[in-house]
Amino acid sequence: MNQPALNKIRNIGIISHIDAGKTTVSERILYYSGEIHKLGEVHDGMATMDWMSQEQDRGITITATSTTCRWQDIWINLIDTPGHIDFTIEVERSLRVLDGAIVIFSAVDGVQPQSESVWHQADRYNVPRICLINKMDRVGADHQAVLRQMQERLGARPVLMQLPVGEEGDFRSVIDLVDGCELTFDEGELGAAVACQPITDEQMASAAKAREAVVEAAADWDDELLADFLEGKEVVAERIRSALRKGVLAGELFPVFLGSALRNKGVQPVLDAVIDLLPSPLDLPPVVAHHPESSEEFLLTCDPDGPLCALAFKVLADEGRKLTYVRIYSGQIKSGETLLNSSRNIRERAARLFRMHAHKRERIDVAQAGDIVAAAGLKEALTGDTLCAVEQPLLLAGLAVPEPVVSLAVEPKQVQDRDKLLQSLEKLQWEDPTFKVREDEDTGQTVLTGMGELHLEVVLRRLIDDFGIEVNAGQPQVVYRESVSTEVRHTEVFEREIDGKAHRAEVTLLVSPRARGAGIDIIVPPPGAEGLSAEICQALEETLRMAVQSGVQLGYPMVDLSIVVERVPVSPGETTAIGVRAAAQRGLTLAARAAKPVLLEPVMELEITAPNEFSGKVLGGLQQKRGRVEGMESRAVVDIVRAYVPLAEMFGYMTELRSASQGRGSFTMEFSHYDRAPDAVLEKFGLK
Ligand SMILES: Nc1nc2c(ncn2[C@@H]2O[C@H](COP(=O)(O)OP(=O)(O)OP(=O)(O)O)[C@@H](O)[C@H]2O)c(=O)[nH]1
Ligand SMILES: [Mg+2]
Repeated sequence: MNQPALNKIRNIGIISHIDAGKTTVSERILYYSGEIHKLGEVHDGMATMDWMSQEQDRGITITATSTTCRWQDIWINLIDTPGHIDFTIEVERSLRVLDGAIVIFSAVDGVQPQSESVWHQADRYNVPRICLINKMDRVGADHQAVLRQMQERLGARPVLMQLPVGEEGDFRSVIDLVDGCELTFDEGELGAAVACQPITDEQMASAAKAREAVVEAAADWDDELLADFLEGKEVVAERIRSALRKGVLAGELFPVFLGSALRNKGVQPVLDAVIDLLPSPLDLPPVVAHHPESSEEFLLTCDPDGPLCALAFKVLADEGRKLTYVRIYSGQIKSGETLLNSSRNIRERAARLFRMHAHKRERIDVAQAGDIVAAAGLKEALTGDTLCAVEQPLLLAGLAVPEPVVSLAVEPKQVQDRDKLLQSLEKLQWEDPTFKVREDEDTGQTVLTGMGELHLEVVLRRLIDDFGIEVNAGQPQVVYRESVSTEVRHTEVFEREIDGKAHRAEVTLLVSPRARGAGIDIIVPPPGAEGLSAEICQALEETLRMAVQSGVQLGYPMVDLSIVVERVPVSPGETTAIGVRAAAQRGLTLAARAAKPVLLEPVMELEITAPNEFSGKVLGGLQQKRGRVEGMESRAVVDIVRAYVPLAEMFGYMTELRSASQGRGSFTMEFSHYDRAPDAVLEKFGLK
């Protein structure tokens, strides 16, 4: 296969809370589409998309895996993403480049906090979605509850497309409300054979009522259909689907399907819906790109003959070499071609191009707009970089990278591994923008920073598995943030002779606090203002951006403050960029020190599920951890507690919860916000 027609492509991701069944569904998709010939299960460590040895051992997905398969006459580029919040960048980068998504919910656990997070990530990139309520075979499965939660917690308008036949362990098949038939999945063939059976009179009554709701939703997107519906005329299936499609593409409707992937039921109708209801690259609005220098705006349609514009969204260090996944928005890439990496303003060669099938590759010569492929040979490109034609520079928006909150100091067990360690860590950083490495100037230690304990554990295992390096690691630590609590204006003068040349500069800064979560705002006068050269303005901006990376109390990154450069009087011949840099840097330090600096700690949002009899212990434990319980919900035999707890208190919580609940409790946690660290924490650091 080389170049599918654009309307025959779907670029689709599977997203959800951890363990909802994304990889199990992906495995069925690959099997039913003939891409693989044997079904592998996650719990046996055999799923195709979980190819990394750690994924197989841990039974979870860690890295988003991209594959291509064919359903009917459509090519589907499919990305299976991880659900664990520590790997949220994988969801972010996938949603950045995907055209549509399948959101999976567990019929038992419903809309969980991480389901909300991925839902909002998809909102941010306007990704149309269809949904699958999976695990319909499990005790306690309640798809109606999930539909209600979708409305209440996600503010979404779900459209139930099917009714279940049989409950929990007896869940057998589904009634397709649009076609009005029962879809059965032949168990002898691992569900591969789907049959469409007429429905019984008994099923008819409930199906007719439920179908009405589907038609009603469709009617909002097709006036003629609405008229027929109001007149009580029969509305044909094709018409319903094409109206629903409009609602889905507009991000207003979310058709919901039912299934049990593990029991091989309900996957093919979702694949049909990917084709019928989710967009092809041609259905998307034009992509906005800018000229890197003039900022002139270009609207790019998905045209293979247009100017090349592609986004690198994932980099794999594959046996030491980079493999770069790209989404092409316009134009085409030929293998061997030299491209412009406009994010770094350098030229790079896409030596070879591949279509990816999980971890296997198929070499191709050309890749064109609308497609997702991988390129070997790009030496510098990192996640979020734009690739374009050398003669036509274009720049796309990158992607939002969350800030890592946990750090860990490491040193190699063998001293001679030191250089190799640093090189290997660099390769791991290529892959993962949420993983950072720095040298601690005071201790000389190598400090790894990541999204959570699991994230860093995975990195340490990869050092052994992929690079053969064993390290000694310290205890995980919280990455705090620093800010200011009052406004301060400060004028700093720098005057010194360096290498026989006099440098002088005066910089007046106004530093003020911003609301929590508002980030950093640095305002530098535009070049030309009061005689400021572009060089000096750039020096100011760069210096201040660097300086906020390291706060004035403990050296943690500063957040939520604004820095306005109010005055930089220029005396020709005296005011130099070096002088301005020095004055701005010292000026910021002194201003921030005077502006009553504060230490902020990350607070996590927690959802704990434990059998009712252990709730008392769970709540008691939270109280000792400075936790704030937000709510508690009882479902059958378990209680679900939602709470906010500072991350500093959460290390090792898994073990604690297990022992408080005889191994039966579980929890998920994700970053919520930063809060002022209490006195006890300040005392620990000698700040009080
Ligand atoms: N009973 C039941 N179990 C299921 C079903 N689908 C998946 N599972 C099981 O649920 C567990 C998690 O499935 P995965 O497919 O790994 O879930 P995931 O969403 O890919 O998980 P992450 O990638 O870690 O976020 C596995 O043990 C599956 O066998 C289902 O329909 N019914
Ligand atoms: Mg998975």
